[in-house]
Amino acid sequence: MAFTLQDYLASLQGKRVAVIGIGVSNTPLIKTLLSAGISVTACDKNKREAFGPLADELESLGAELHLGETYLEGLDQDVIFRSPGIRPDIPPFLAAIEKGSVLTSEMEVFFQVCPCKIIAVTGSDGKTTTTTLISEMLKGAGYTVHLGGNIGKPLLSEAGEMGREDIVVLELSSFQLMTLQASPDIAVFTNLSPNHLDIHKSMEEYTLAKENIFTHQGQDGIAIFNRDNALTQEMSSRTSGKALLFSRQGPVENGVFVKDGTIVVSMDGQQRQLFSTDRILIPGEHNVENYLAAIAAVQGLVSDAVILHTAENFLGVEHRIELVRSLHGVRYYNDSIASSPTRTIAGLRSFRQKVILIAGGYDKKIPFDTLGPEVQAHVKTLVLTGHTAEKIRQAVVSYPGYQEGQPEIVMEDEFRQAVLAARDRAQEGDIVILSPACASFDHFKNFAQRGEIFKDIVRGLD
Ligand code: UMA
Repeated sequence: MAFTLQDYLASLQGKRVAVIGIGVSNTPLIKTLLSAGISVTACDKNKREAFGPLADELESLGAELHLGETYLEGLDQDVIFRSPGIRPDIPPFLAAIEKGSVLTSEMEVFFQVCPCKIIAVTGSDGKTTTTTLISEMLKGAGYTVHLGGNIGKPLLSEAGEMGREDIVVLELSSFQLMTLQASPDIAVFTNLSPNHLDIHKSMEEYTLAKENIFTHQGQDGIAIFNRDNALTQEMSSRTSGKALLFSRQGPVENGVFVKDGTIVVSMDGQQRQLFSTDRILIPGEHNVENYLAAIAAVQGLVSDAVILHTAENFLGVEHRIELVRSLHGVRYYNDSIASSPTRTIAGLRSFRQKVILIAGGYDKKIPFDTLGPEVQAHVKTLVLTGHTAEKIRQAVVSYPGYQEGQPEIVMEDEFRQAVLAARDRAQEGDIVILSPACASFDHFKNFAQRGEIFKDIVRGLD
C-alpha cells in the first residue's frame, strides 16, 4: 500500500513539530499540520509586523510563533521542517538532530507521499520555462497536471487530492534538492554553471545538490541532460536508469537534437523529424534548448501533434519575454522579470533584430556599463524611465562605440508615458520590449505588478 499524506500526518500525531521559515513553501504546510491537530511551532527571523494578518491567523489556528532574532532558540521538536533558503547544517539544526530531532522539508515529504509520476527539472538556467513547457504539453495531451516546486507553488498540502494517473511537474532548486533522498521518475537537467555561491559553500556542493535529481533513480528512471554543456554531459554517464541527451549543436543517439534547423527525436535506433525550430513562437536560441529538453521529457506521453501545437501557441512564462500582443505589426514583449543588466542582455540577445527597449527602475546601486555595447548592438530606440534612467543613459552614451542618436534615447518620468513613447516610435515589423535591467520598487510592489501594469497599458493601445 502506498504511503499517503494522511498516513504521514497520522505518523505525526502526538509529536511536536517545528516549521522554520514562514514563507511560500511552509505556510500551507503549517495550516495542513494544524488542521490535522498536530502541535506546531512556527519560527521565522522576521518580526511579527512583517507577517500582517497571517501571524494572528496562524495563532488562531493553534500555532505557537517564534519570531525575530531569537527564532531558533530552544529548537528540540521531534520533527523540524526547514525552508529551502535555510541551510540544513546550521548549528541550531545540528544541535537539535543530536538531541533526536528529525530534520526534513516540505519537498522531502512530498516525494514520500506523492501518489503519481513526478517529472522534475533543475539546472542553472531555463528551469521555469522548461518546467512550464512540459506541463503545457502534458495538459494538451489531456493529463491532469500539478505544476509546482521552486516555480512558486508548494504541492505537499494538495497531495491528498492527487490521482494516481495524474502527473506532477516540479521545478527544483539546489536548495530543495540538497537534502532529497529520492529522485523523480523523469529528471531533466537543463545545464550547469556557477550560481548561488552565496549560500552553497562551493561549486562542488552546488553540483552535488543538483545531482540528487537523478542519483536516487532506479533502473526505470529516465534522466535527461544537455549534451552541449560539458558538466551535464559528463553526468549522463553516471545514471542508473535511461539517459537521454538533448543538443542544439549535433546529433545524439538517444534523445532530441536539431539538424538543419529541424527538431529530430532519436530513440532506440529510430529517428523522427518533428518540425522546424522556426515554428517555435517564443524567441531565442535558449528557448530552442528548453523545447528540446521538454520534448525529451514527454516522449511516450505526448503526441508530436500536441508538441507542435504547444510550440506554435505557447506565449512564454508570464513576465519572461512574454508576448503580450501584436498591434499594427508591432510585437510587444513583457520581460519585467529582468531586474538586472544580465537578464536584460539575455532578453536583447533573444531577438534577431534591433528592438525598442523600455528600461530603468529602482536603483540597486549596481553598474550599468555592461549595457553599453549590448544596447549599441541590439537596440534601435531606448526609452528610459524610473529612478535609474539617467544612470543608464550615462552608461550607454559613455560606451566608446556610441554615436549621437544611435540609438535614439528617450527619457520619460512616467511609466505609462514611456510605453506610449515606445508605441509612437514603433513601425510595422518592430519589437517593443519592457526589460528594465532594474528592480521595480521605485514605483511598483514587485516585478509582477510592473509586468501586469505594462500589459494593461499595451492591451489598451489602439
Ligand atoms: N527565513 C528565516 N531564516 C533564514 C532564511 C529565511 O527565517 O535563514 C524565513 C524568511 O524570513 C521567510 C521564510 O523563511 O519568511 C521563507 O523564505 P524563503 O524565501 O527562503 O522561502 P519560500 O518563501 O518558502 O520560497 C521558497 C523558494 N525560495 C528560496 O529557495 C530562497 C522560492 O523560490 C520558491 O518559489 C518557493 O519556496 C516555493 O516552494 C524563489 C527563488 O528565488 C523564487 N528560488 C531560487 C532561484 O530560483 O534561483 C532558488
